[in-house]
Amino acid sequence: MTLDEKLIKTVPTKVQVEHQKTEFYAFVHFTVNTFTDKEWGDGTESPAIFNPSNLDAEQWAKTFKAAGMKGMVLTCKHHDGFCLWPSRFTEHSIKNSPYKNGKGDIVREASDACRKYGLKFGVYLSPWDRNSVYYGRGKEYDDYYVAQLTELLTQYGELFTVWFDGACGEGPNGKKQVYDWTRYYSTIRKLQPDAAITGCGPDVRWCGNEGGHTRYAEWSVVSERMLYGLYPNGEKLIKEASEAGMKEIKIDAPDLGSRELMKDEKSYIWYASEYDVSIRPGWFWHENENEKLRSLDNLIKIYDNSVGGNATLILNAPPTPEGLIHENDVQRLTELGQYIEKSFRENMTDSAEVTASEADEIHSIKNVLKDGYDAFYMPEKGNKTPDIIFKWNEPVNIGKIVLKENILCSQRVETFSVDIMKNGRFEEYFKGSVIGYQRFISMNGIKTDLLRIRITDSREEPTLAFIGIYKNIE
Ligand code: FUL
Repeated sequence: MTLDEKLIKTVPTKVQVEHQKTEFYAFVHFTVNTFTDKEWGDGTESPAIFNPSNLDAEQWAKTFKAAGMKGMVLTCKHHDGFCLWPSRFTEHSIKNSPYKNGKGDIVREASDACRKYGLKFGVYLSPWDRNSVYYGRGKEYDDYYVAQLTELLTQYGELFTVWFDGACGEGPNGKKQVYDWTRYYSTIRKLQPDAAITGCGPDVRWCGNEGGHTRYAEWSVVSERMLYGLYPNGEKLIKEASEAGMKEIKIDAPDLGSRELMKDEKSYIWYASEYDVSIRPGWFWHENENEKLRSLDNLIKIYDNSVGGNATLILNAPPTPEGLIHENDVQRLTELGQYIEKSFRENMTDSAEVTASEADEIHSIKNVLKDGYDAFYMPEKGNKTPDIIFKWNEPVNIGKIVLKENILCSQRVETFSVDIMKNGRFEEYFKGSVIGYQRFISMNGIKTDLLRIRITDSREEPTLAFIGIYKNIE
């Protein structure tokens, strides 16, 4: 079997596909830190300081909806150990705070608001707990952690993700905990089989930085070695690889999936990337960061290069001590949402005549006009470099192009180009690397009546599930 044949055998699970389709969602960092002006609490904070005066989770949900997001992940417990729900297993929670006289449950408020506004809901439960007396005591802590996880997995309806932070510092007794990931993962699989285990988990890969620095080519098919440390056989894999003289693969390396890199690997996994970014310098709200938000241009760049670069994006917007998303954040997120809405408002492929390199009837090029994996384009056997041409009666003004592979058949496209007709000749306008789940191409309002997409290299025959060519709307 050739390398390409081996690579394209790697496909996503149903959970991974659903997660990728969520594309863009919010991170909400909220805990005692919001009241102490810190990024990390040390676990000694009194629950008495936690008292949001005007909390409105529906305001969060409305804001995220307006931003074009499809979900929200709440820090139900951060490293300080304070729980935003009345956990039965600790006193360090909202039940001992003045908020709603100890009767509040912010996980409930957030999950209800998500359902009301059509957003998916997910949880973050920090394994590092600087408050718990069990932390660092092995199984005793794992029992405590799994008990809390179970509360979150069973009391708040369907979760689309459980977001794991790998941070592992010292607890109150000065000891570190060795997390029993296998047990945490199996608890999730049992209680929420449709939830993707993200970050420090086997379903979705942490991109390797928190600054929105995206890759030139983001591959979802990577070496199984990327799971080092996450699985019981991680140790075994590390040992085998080092005995074979193989170099370590770093999670933040610019290339994680090229053929060059994959050719020496033994086994492959589907492990798509997620970018976690905060709209502010910190993850939690700080008064002195109200004027330090990321610019709209910067957010657009990150959005286009992650959601439109074969990854997902979780963008953090932290509530204030009042319990609201700050007006500056609301405004920036709304502007971003308007940009997204405008970018994909009018697909012009309907009014074009489309032709392509030959394919059998089932895999006709017509299939790319409708989004979805049920029907897709694939050229005839042996053709790894098909052309696709769109022709309009009159020149059209193009903002963005969207390309999607049928990832149920793996990620195949290595490189592609977009050409436009100029003075009777096709000229290359854009040269790109991978496509994967989704690739955006900015065409900056160029006018043409003839556009050609050329797949220039692919792992076996490429597949295309969707092509959208959107009108430039100023
Ligand atoms: C990190 C944490 O230490 C930060 O506080 C934040 O939660 C970020 C998303 O992950 O590991």
